[in-house]
Amino acid sequence: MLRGVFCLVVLSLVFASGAWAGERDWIGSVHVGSAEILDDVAFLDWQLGSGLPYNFQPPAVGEQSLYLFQAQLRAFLDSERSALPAAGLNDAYEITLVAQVEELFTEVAFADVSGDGVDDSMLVTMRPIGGKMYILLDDFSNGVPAHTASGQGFGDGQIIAELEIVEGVGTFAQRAESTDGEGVTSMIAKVLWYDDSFFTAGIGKVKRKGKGKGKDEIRYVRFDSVHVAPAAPVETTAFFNDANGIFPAIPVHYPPLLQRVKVFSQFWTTAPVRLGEDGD
Ligand SMILES: [Ca+2]
Ligand SMILES: [Ca+2]
Repeated sequence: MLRGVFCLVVLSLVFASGAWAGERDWIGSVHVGSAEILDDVAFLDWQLGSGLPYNFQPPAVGEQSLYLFQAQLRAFLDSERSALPAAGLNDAYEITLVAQVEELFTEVAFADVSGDGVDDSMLVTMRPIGGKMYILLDDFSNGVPAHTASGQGFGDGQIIAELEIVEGVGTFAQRAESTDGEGVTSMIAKVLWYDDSFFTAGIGKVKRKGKGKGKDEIRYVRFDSVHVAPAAPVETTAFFNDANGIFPAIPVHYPPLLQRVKVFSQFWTTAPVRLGEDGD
């Protein structure tokens, strides 16, 4: 029965995030090492990752929470969302994503999903309002392979993109007297820096449209994610558990709150039109 409410929530989010549609997508090439070049990359498809509302309190409107996330890349996708063949990915090298997202609770509502007159679910709506994300390339020369159970190897390697979260909308429907639930989030991050020897325009569609060189720069990244608790099969005991990682390590004290998170990301060459405005 929760699914009905969840579908409504998803629909409202799709509608809300539709305000961000029509931005100019970045479609370009990625370079891994000196020899490999992959063209027409439009989306990044991340493996099922671990997520955690870290300093979680019973959500109240106006309160903030910190959300932790780590995952490794599953595939580079073209504009048709087909996986591109990437020799050596998750073998000779890996791409990882680590994030600390600041979220503001904007709505907390209770719902009688089962229809028996007793509220049985809590619907929480939140806005990502800040925080940092990093995309890292690790050829294992100074990092280790990502390992979900221990949380090691996600925050090491070489930074290829540094992002600041600026806008978004998310919701989570949690069953009463349970930590089970599911939700979705759409989020925009501003690119503070990226490695232009890894991501290059000029071979993909951006160049073929004949636009100016500066307009081929990656300026924003959109992330769309689905969150489900419990977290199996991506339970972890720590986030950013790296010897020389980008974030300090954070042990997990709240296993029931862990979530499994599926993320897709897309690069933009322009700012979102409605940046800073309400997404709903
Ligand atoms: Ca009920
Ligand atoms: Ca690594």
